[in-house]
Amino acid sequence: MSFISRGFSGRSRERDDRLPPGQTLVHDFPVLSAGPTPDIDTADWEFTIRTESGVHRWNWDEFTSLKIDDVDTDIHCVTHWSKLGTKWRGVSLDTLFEDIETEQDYVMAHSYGGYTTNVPLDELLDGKAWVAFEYDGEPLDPEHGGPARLLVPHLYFWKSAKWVRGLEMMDQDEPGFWEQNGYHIHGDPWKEERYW
Ligand SMILES: Nc1nc2c(c(=O)[nH]1)N[C@H]1C(S)=C(S)[C@@H](COP(=O)(O)O)O[C@H]1N2
Ligand SMILES: [Mo]
Repeated sequence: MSFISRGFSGRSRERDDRLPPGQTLVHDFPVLSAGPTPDIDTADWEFTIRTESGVHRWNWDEFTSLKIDDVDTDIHCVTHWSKLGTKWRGVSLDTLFEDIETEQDYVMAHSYGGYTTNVPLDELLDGKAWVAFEYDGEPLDPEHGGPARLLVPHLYFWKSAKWVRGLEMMDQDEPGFWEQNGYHIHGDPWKEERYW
């Protein structure tokens, strides 16, 4: 029998060393979108990477025929929720950049619907980012970015552009949508790079 009081709530707020500072665990999957959910048919979908030397293009069949990774990762939203052990399938940025040579070090991700977000290229390579098209064993729900979204789990989740349609290489870092509206240019949850 335990005489240790755990407080009126019965248990204290869940803590876990996978939880960055200022974050709270959720077990549902919140939807956060700045605009309406676009309706994108995979027959019309394409993904492009634009560099100083030209445009690389994949349609849905080409894209989903690339090497596919299973990803099990934690995600952290700047609005203070984190979700642990989320399961995705997608194509790593390493695979997408395999045959691409570029001197440009910065990326602007562009989405269907107009959303943008910026990430330095070296934060997308070496197993750090994917274009994901499955979540929890199912095709990615349109509300969560389907047919495909960027997944950059080591940065706050606003960097994981839903409905992603391409990456544009840039010489210099430039702010995307939320970054122009007060969110941090970089967005590391472990350093609490929330706003600037
Ligand atoms: N295209 C697009 N991508 C987006 C957003 C958006 O509004 N539009 N919101 C971002 C923010 S702020 C978060 S927290 C996550 C939310 O993803 P979810 O709705 O799947 O939880 O998507 C990010 N990607
Ligand atoms: Mo967010």
